[in-house]
Amino acid sequence: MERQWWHGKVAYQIYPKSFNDTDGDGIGDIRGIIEKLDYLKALGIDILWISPIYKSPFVDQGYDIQDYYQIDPVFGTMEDFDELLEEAKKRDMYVLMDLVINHCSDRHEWFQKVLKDPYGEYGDYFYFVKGKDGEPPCNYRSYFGGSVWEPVPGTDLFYLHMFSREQPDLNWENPKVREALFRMVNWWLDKGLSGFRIDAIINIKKDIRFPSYEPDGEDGLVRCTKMVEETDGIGVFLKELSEKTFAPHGAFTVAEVFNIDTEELEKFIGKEGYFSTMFDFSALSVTDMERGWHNAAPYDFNRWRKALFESQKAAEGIGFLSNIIENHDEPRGVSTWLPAYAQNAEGAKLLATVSILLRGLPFIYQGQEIGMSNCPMESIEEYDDIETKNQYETALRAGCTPQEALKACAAKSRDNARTPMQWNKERNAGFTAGTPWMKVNPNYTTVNVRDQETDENSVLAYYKRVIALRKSPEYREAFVYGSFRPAYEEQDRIFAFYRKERDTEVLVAANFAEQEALLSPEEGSAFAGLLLRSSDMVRLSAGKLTLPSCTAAVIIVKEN
Ligand code: ISL
Repeated sequence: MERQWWHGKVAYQIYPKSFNDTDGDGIGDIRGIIEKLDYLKALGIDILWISPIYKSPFVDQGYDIQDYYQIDPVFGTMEDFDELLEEAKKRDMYVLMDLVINHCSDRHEWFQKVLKDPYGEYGDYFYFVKGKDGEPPCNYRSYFGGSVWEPVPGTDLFYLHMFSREQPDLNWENPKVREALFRMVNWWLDKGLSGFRIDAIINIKKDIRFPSYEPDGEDGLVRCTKMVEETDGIGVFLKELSEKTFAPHGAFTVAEVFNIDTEELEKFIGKEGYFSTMFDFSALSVTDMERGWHNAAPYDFNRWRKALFESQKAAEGIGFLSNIIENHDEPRGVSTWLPAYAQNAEGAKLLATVSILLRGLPFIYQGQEIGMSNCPMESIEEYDDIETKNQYETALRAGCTPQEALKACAAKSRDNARTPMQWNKERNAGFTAGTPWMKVNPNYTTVNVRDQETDENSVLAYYKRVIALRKSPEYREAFVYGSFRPAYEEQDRIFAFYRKERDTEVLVAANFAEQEALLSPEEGSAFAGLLLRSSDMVRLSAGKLTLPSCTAAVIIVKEN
């Protein structure tokens, strides 16, 4: 595989609204990010993905962009942003913006213009389609619930929105739209940006006949992803996007892509792929909930492990996936991927071990490195997220009691990951001197950066050790380029795998079970030493590895 500068790096997602507030308005800002660059550097981070900071009405937390060329004043100014780029560069760090080009905000000037004159110059910047006898053109359900079609006042037209009605989809069939978007992408790259995380990109190709499908719910609608899956031809758009923007700049890109077949991986992240890498979302299939959050499948370790192992194998020899435990669209990993007895600091270390050492590019989501967990909320009013509110209503409509609906949100809400970063145990967890825009998780007095920085047994200290091991001159090759092979799959709740490059082989093993595990080497090989352990209760003796409940280790493996 041709080597790229980013292969051995570690990335970190910043959700700027909740990261660090320096001006006391209760909302994080760009200066707050600059202030924490040294903290991130010390953790071992190289690449920063910053969730949207463009001018926005924040109906969907900035994923509704009003002006692609402006920084929203709540986050600061373009000068602040340029300073961030400079400060990052001084530290050999790379900055990625979030690229949201499937849709924009209904406040974007293009949409404002088309509303005034649906058949005018901007008429085909969006999907404006005639209804059928006053009814929407077809029966797709938007990601956030309800029809994807919204009537255009004073006309017989409807416009398409895969997400909220305030996020109209841009018409990629129109070359003028594509050229305008490409110009914008190049403008940012020319500024010195290293690349982008690319939002919801799999949705840009539509079947413009907009056929209805068999409904899959009582609302008579069908999930809009059905159309996405049934529609070919996205490759033409993605290739053009890459050739006219990313490729000439040598930009790094990580795409948010759901639901592609393994056969297509090569086209997406292979040698000539549309993107550098894409997130491995396979684990999310384990918690799938087609009919809503109230229907979520219970935690199942074996399905989770199997999903991750399968994507590891699928990507080998093709490219690198990006590994995540959580992001701003998911509840916290500690509260999702761990059994009840492991939802604590020791459990967080298990997730750190596997996620950082699997093959692929690790992305850490802010707060993950200190083991932040889901935030208890007293009522639906405490939530801000548009999807959470919709899901609450869906649960009620499906017959849940308000308590049950709230319970579903407590487990699944995206706001679990959007509570302010917990820097210390002072007021508002040190996030802001003002009133935080979103509730601070009450556990900040025990889960916070400052305490963990001085505790060598903390989750944070452990993350630093795992990252340092991944990057160590001796084992870097094995962790970055080494092969992946599952181990001890027959053992209950053991997540273990080998990484091997030439003569260097290591075993990564994490015990998610409530019982101690004793692991013996495979025939023909021996455990030759401990490289890392999450607890001093882990022992390597008489050639065998003892892993007490909720502990992990990395072992050197030698042939006999
Ligand atoms: O969040 C989801 C499930 O909890 C997904 O359906 C999500 O909406 C989808 O992955 C697309 O996400 C991205 O685009 C959305 C935005 O709300 C998300 O925050 C973003 O990550 C619309 O821009």
